[in-house]
Amino acid sequence: MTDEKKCKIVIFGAFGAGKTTLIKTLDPESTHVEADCTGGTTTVALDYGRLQVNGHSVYLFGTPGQERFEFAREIISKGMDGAILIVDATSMLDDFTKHLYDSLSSARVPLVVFLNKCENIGANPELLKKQFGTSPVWMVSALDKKQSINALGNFVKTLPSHPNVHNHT
Ligand SMILES: Nc1nc2c(ncn2[C@@H]2O[C@H](COP(=O)(O)OP(=O)(O)OP(=O)(O)O)[C@@H](O)[C@H]2O)c(=O)[nH]1
Ligand SMILES: [Mg+2]
Repeated sequence: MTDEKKCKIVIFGAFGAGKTTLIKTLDPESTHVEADCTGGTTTVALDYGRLQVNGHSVYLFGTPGQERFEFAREIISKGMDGAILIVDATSMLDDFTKHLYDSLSSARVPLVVFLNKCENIGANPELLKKQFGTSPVWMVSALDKKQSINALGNFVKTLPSHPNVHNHT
C-alpha cells in the first residue's frame, strides 16, 4: 500500500475547445481515440493521460465534444474527483458549453473552468470570464505546458484530501 493520493479528473468542453490538446501537453505519452474530421481530428471515444502534480497521481480523461457522444461522457464521468470545463476563448459562449456548465455545476463535483487559446490574438477571455458564476476560472493556452500544469496543479490542490476513487489503474 502507498499513501500516494490518486485522483480522476475528467475534461469536458465543446467540439474543438482543446481537451485533447491539453492532455497531450500535460502527458506527451497520453492515448487518444480520434477520427479525422474537417481541418483535423475529433475525439470519438476518449483521451487518457496521467501525471504527477502536487503529490497527487492525476488520471486525466478527456471526453468527446460532439453532442451525440453524451453516452460516452456519462461513462467516462463515473467516479470523477474533479471536472475541468474547457472553453474556447476565441469564440462566443455556445449553448452546448452552457449546458455542460449547468450540468456540472449541479452535479456535486469540484469544477474549474479553463478559458483556452488565450495566447491567440482573437481570444477575448475577459468577456467570458463573468459567465461562470462562482466557479474558479483560469486563462490558459493548452499549447503551453507550464501554464497547463500550473492551472491543473492549482485545481488539484483544492480537491478534498480523500478523493472518491482509490485506484484508477
Ligand atoms: N491557438 C491555440 N489553438 C489550440 C489551443 N488548444 C487547442 N488548439 C487547437 O484547437 C483545435 C482543436 O483542438 P482539440 O484539442 O482537438 O479539441 P477537442 O476539444 O479535443 O475537440 P473534440 O475532441 O472534437 O471535442 C486544434 O487545431 C488545436 O491545435 C490553444 O491553446 N491555442
Ligand atoms: Mg478531443
